[in-house]
Amino acid sequence: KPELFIYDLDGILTDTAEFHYLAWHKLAEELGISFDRQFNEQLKGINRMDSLDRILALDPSKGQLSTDRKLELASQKNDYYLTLIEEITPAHILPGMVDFLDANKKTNAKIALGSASKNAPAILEKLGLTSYFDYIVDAAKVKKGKPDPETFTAAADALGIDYSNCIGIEDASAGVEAVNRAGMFSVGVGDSAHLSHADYLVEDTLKLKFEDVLSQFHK
Ligand code: B16
Ligand code: MG
Repeated sequence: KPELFIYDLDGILTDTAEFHYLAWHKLAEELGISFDRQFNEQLKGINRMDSLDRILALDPSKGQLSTDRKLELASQKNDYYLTLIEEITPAHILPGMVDFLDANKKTNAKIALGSASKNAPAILEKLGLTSYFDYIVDAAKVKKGKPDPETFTAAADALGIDYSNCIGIEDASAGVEAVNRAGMFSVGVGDSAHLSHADYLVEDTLKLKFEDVLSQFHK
């Protein structure tokens, strides 16, 4: 039986990807760099500074920016993002996820959040989901972001649970890779084109059923 479920935030509990996209898009536009939704797929699950590096790499003619300038740009993007997420309410929880969390809560398995977002605690509050969680990984303390396994192993370590008894639920390719590299069971939510490396894959959160995940765990 699994002892810990580690949930990703963006793409699993709520869809903040669109807000991240709009905020990065505005920043990139000001820099004269254009990118589209297709490229945005590569930013999913990737932390703020790594996302900025990927966007800047789209236009090598801009040259190398100083660390200070990059921090300034990242903070500018975050200001745009914070304005956009002000309107988040419990109505923004992805379909089926309250049922899933309720089912998880009825078992002895613990519940953790493994998000790359430094804004994750504030978003959980706005969604009204904070009380479900036994542990929230502090994205600011994670040295290596997804696809490195650290985000997931940090949650298991904090709760003293063997990695092989953990399940990680992810919508991003980098996230599923991180769960797999942690030696945990990976549940992917999304397209098989991006997530074929997941141990168990469903199309969307509505198709994600707690009983199904339990029966697939290390089958
Ligand atoms: P912040 P997740 C990730 O959340 C997003 O998918 C990614 O697009 C974002 O850049 C990252 O959080 C960092 O977010 O700028 O708010 O610290 O999918 O790991 O829950
Ligand atoms: Mg995600």
